[in-house]
Amino acid sequence: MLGSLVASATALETIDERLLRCGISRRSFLVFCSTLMIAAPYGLAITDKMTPEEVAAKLGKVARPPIIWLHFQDCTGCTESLLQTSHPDFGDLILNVISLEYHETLMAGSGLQARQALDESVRKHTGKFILVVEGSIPTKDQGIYMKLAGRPALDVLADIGGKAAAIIAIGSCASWGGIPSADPDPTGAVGVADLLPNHSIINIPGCPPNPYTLLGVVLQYAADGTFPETDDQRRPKFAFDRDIHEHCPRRAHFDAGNFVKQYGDQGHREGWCLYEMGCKGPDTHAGCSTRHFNEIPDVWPIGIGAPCIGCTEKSVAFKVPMFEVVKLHTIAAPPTSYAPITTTKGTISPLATGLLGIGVGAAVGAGYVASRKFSKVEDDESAPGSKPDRSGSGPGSGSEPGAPS
Ligand code: FSX
Ligand code: SF4
Ligand code: F3S
Repeated sequence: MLGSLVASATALETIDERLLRCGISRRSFLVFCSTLMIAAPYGLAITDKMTPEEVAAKLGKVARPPIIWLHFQDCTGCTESLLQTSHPDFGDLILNVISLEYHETLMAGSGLQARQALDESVRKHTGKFILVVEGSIPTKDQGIYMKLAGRPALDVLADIGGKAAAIIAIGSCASWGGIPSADPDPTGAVGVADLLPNHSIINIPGCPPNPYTLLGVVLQYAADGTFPETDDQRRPKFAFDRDIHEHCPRRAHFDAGNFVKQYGDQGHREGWCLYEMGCKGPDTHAGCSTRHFNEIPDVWPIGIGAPCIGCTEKSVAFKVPMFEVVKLHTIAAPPTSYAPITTTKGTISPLATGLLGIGVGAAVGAGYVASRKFSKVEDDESAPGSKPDRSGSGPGSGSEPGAPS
């Protein structure tokens, strides 16, 4: 079913049309696109090797994707983390960029009114909408442990999932069961792909997940009718291809053997490595160490002094005890991957200092040449008639606020 949303673009309002209708300035939209590029700097087809103007031009032509969001067994933390984003602003996102048709936490209606809204959205957008699922699905005892309007969640997912163009499982619960599936798993909780294995499904695990990953996935799907490349657990590679340990700000302490032994000890107060406190960073693929939550520096587990529990890994979080130390099988031994931060003092031979001098001289020379080239470009650009035309022909070039071409 991939591509059906793009094919139906003519029937839906484009992002540019929406911005124009609501009087949103082109500048605001460019800021939004720049934020998206910072959140997903590589690996996402819509931002790869493009300028913010080009991203805006491409996204402006995209039909606002209709989204139906269902909650099953969850804590609503996935929605909460999305609500707390301010860059981009969540209001902008749901009012102007996507078309959020149904979301139980955010909608005003309830009871029969909500049920009718859901039925109407599914009917209107059958085969075109993206279904976002938050929370796991109980399967034990014919799924009686969770019902929506009298129907087991199992049936609701089979019915509405079957009418969606694609499904995004948001959070670890929807991806593979998460907290509700932890031993003794009283409800037989599973993820979406366990029940609909042949559907077009992408998993965005995390407890909660990073909201920027969802945004990137939705916009690429809306623009190209494709999901970003995924790994063997259906996770988008652009957000899950590296482990926490690779980019952890405490990594130098790991390499130097400085470990926290107890919460509140001297090492903990000084920000040492949490490996011996059970940190699962070496076994956990996620971008938290570089993309913190809620646009606040250091707001992520290790940033606030808690070990990573491996919440994006099916076989780690809620499966491996919290204080158990993981085996270091995913990384090279410290001396071959990173230079140690402490070393024994030695003497430097006159030959070595001579070579060092040549190296520094070459680096300074290269820097000088580069700066000259940069000035030259600036000079050239300032010459009358020589400035490259970056206005483009797409909607991103509109001089009026929000004007599509
Ligand atoms: Fe699960 Fe979402 Fe964890 Fe909570 O609702 S992924 S329990 S943070 O947030 O589903
Ligand atoms: Fe960071 Fe954990 Fe790795 Fe230590 S073990 S460097 S705290 S990810
Ligand atoms: Fe989860 Fe570890 Fe990041 S617990 S939020 S993957 S630091």
